[in-house]
Amino acid sequence: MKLYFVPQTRSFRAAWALEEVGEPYELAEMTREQKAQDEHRGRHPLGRVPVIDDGDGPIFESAGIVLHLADLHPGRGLAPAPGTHERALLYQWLFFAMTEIEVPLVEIYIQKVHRDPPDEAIIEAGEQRLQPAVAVIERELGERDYLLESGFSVADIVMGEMMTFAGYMEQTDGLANVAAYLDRLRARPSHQRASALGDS
Ligand SMILES: N[C@@H](CCC(=O)N[C@@H](CS)C(=O)NCC(=O)O)C(=O)O
Repeated sequence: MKLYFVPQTRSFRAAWALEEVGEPYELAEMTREQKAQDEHRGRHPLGRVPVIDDGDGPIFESAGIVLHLADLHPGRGLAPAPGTHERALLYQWLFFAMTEIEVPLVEIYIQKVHRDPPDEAIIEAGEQRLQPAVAVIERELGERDYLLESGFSVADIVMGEMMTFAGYMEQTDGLANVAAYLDRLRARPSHQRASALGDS
């Protein structure tokens, strides 16, 4: 297993999942410039990270990668069995994170960090879409420690990273359940090992 990794990017999701799996893997750390080059475009047509190579070829999209890693190692308990209701809830939260949360969050991030001056109307529209979705997570985490009743899963890797990002964008202020969730996730040895690779 090989991970193409750039620090401070969505690569962290794949690194964290690999650390949860606990099997040896090869880390191919790249610069932002290297990922735009033709060699990496052979692995990801848009020149992005993360990409893993499982021995049969490259795979991109962070949520797909963490699911695949979970399925390759069912004994690690990172995803409920396919076809079960709990597995459907895993899909639900992964897609919720990638669509209802990440999409408006990235719009807000682009305006706040990369536009001068930021377009306040875009930020407001993004917040109007994001805030109810973040409130759903705050409410769910009032019921249990992780997104699934069965415990920690790869959905928490993606959602945890999303909540961290939302925190940087000041979108989780005052949300005690989200704060406690992030403390629980960051206390995991796998999170700490992945962080030592050069990330958050
Ligand atoms: N939906 C993709 C997004 C991947 C993505 O945008 N990665 C960023 C780093 S966080 C990247 O490589 N960007 C390079 C670029 O846009 O040129 C995923 O979740 O894997």
